[in-house]
Amino acid sequence: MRNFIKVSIRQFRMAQRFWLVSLILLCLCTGACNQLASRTNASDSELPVKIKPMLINQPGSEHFGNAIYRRGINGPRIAASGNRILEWSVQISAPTIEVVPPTPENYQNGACAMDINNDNIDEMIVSRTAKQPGTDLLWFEEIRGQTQWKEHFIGNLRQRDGEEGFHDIMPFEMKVPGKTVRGVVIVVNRKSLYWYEIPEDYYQPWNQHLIADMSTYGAEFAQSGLVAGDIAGKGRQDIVCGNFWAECPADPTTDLWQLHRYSEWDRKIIRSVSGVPDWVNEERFGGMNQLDLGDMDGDGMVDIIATDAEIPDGRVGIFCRNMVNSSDLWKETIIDTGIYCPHSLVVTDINNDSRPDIIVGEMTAGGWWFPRNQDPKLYLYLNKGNLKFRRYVLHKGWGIHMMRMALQDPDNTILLFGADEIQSWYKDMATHVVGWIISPKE
Ligand SMILES: [Ca+2]
Ligand SMILES: [Ca+2]
Ligand SMILES: [Ca+2]
Repeated sequence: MRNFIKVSIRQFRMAQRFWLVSLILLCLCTGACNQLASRTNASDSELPVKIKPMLINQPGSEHFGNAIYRRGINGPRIAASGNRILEWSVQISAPTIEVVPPTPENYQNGACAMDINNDNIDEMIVSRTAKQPGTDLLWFEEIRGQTQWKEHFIGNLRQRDGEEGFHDIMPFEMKVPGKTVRGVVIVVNRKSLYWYEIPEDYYQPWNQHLIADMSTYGAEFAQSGLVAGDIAGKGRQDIVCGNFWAECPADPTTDLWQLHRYSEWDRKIIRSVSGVPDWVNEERFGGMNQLDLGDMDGDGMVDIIATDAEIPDGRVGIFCRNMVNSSDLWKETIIDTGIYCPHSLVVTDINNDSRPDIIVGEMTAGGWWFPRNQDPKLYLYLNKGNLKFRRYVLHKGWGIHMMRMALQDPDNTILLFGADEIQSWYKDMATHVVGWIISPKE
């Protein structure tokens, strides 16, 4: 009996030690991960905002690179380009209107909306594989009383190296002494940045300006993602692309831009994925980002928010500028990891507490043969201050690519929208165009 008690006490002490060691390990692990957002799979009633999902349309197996929101002649519209351009009104089960018929040449990833001729109707700017070598930049004009849009030529660019085509396109506007210059910025071959200036006669080809060839500044690997904002604090439209930012000169029609590196994500070797071709595992994906801007730590300086757009083990990170030595890399804070191809990123103050929040969307299938995502999610990272975030799952089941945000009249609710990207090798997938209307809780 005494021996039995001794054994029992020994077992009890061993169990005690085991739990003590486990507890210490758990604390250490929690400490190491304390920058990651705290997580919750909240039910609708627990979400900090109201969200109304909208399945706008399911166009079938067509590939769409990018959906844009535009003020059309008959109201707000969402348009997307594949080998033709389709358009929908912003509603559940919207009918499809073919505004540009199919061409043998495909439209590429980048597209944006912009009011080129100042009539409060937005035109669509998009790139397309050219009949001649290179890629064409085009704009399409909606004509009153006609279903089909009119095509106009902006310019043609031939790629020297890197991935073909234009990955991102966005509007650009800046005041210079005596005038306002307007146009679009484009990312070419995921290596170069150009901007095209709208001439007085916007029906003529636009004026081409090189911003920077990033490969001459150490961009050995692909760079993508594009956002504009006043990074340098000089009241100008600086440009962020991949792991670099370009400082806008006083007159971007004549002066040179300065390029700066802020991140080294592009130099990191990504964990290899089984079941994909060797060339996919050899590719460097870290410079292919989605990007947005916001003062995330509340110090009055603009910070850069980035996601790993193209890989199944994607990061969400915040980069804050080093003010002691402004030429150094920016201070990096990773707030989440393990997100599947987060090719969608929007930064906005979703709950009206004056702190910008982060919304990230996953894809259903990455464009590089990665295993598919059975349960794509839309995440909210609610800003709790001091670079701490709480993660919520806003919605499940709809993968998206290049999500964008628009403000809806008359109550200024947020509309998030996007199309899933379907590559030609995914034969059994159907594209969907979706939206979410988000408003603060009363
Ligand atoms: Ca217009
Ligand atoms: Ca800041
Ligand atoms: Ca907020």
